[in-house]
Amino acid sequence: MEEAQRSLLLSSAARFPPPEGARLSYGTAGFRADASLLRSTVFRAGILAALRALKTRSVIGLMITASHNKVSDNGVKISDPSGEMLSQDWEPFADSLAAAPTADRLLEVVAEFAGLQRIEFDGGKVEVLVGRDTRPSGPSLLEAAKLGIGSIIGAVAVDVGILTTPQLHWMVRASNRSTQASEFDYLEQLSRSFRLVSWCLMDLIPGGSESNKKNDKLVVDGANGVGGEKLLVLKEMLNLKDLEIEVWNSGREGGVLNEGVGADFVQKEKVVPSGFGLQDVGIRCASLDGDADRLVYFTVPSYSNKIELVDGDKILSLFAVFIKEQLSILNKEAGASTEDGYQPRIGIVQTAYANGASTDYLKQLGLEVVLTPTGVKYLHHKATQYDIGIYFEANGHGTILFSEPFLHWLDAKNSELSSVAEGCSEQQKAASRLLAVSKLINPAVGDALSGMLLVEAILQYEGWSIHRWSQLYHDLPSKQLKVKVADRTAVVTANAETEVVKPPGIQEAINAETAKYPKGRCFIRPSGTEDVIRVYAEASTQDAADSLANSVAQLVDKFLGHSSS
Ligand code: G16
Repeated sequence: MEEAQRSLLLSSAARFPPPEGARLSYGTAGFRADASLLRSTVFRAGILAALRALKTRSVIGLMITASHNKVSDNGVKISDPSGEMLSQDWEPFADSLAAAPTADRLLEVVAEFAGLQRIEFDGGKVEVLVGRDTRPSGPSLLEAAKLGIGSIIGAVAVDVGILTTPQLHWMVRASNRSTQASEFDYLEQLSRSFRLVSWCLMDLIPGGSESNKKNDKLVVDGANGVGGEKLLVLKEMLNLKDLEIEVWNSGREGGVLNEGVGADFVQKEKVVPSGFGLQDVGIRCASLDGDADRLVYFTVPSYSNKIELVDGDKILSLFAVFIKEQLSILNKEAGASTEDGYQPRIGIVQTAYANGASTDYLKQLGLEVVLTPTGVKYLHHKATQYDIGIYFEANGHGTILFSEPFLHWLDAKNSELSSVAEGCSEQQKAASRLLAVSKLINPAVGDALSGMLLVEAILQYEGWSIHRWSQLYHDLPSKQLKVKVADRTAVVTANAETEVVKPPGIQEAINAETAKYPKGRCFIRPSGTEDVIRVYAEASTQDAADSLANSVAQLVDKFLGHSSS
């Protein structure tokens, strides 16, 4: 490392000492904490992003958001060149960088890591796209990120403004593929693909344009965050005639981000979000989270404030049913896949939070289901191992990944079928539908806006109401709790977080408690975005699930000690 680079790093790092007493780590989705603690960490994440850009010689993304967390929190995460999460082998470096107590130590950490990774500080120009959500702490953290990026010679911070997290991931991916990569291009791509999907799903089915299209309404809870605002812009561009979209809690009305609103609240509390009420009874409703990377659906009943939740597991099931249907049409006639030997492998990726009824349902459909630990970074990675990988967390974060070889095959099949058939064969329609879906869905990360458009198109195609969709299977009653403990890192889990290996004895105690409940299932894990232990319980009745969750929460307290804060 040249002297100019060393002294630039030293002088800028001296302005951002780490917060005393706080040890932050690159958790489930980057660094998260109370925003007042984050300036140093975000500055260092800027350095990290710039080094990643130098290493890959590609555009990298840096997003300032704490997504579903409360408004006073914030966070920062890095997007890799493909738009996926930061490569996991860089996470320990991120932790060391964040923890370096002095500017001198920070310089040593950078120099050691750069040596190991053979990163060349040759002044070559690289870009980091920097986005943020609507949190009030965003502008000051943005400045810290820019200074971090600017302290690596050659790295340039490009401020792309207030965005949803999936928009930033999409823009990074598009930039590295040398395609149009602005926010407008993202919105254009979504509206163009939605029109294509609607055309392929509606106009190509017999009588579809007449029988399935009807005036329909969707009411969306924007969590008082960035997603509601972007949806209002997208709605203008879509200019839909057959679907009316209304957005509540767009943030324009002045509500507080994620407070009594948003996908996390709706999914965990299962109650009507603020702003919704009797006027929404019987209407299909959806909820986004604070940075619009999660999506859940629900209906408002007339008799109570308890919603009927249609969560990420059901979105996954809807997508899986549709894709399976299209593949079987494609394979039925003329032996499309057997003739040329291509049998696409579908993988369903869930976490331990997936409702047991959903996993049973998907397996009964004959699908391969695998579990990973919580965190999109794990699910996404697993899903890339299939021709069609569909992943969703119950909390509504997920997408569909199509492999390049499968898409090439599908494209070729589509052209071949269109050249031989008179009119449009059933097979060709199925191929076109799958191709259209691959264009609409965000391949970089779970995206509430593109996911929502796909749900809407498939519901119309199937001719299903939200109630029909919800009836695919019946969720087992479940309950989630958070427990504050002295040190959440004392809990170590294995087997996709279904078992606790540390502290000793607690798993046996959880097993003994769970065995008391018919259809009981329970696990605990340390959150990677909040300073809590999460408890998930499932059982045959709601009372039993509540009681199991409460007893296990007490066990957590007993084994781990209560937090003093
Ligand atoms: C993030 C991750 C999700 C994860 C969630 C909760 O979501 O992207 O994969 O499910 O945190 O994680 P934990 O239970 O470890 O706190 P978001 O929407 O907050 O970015």
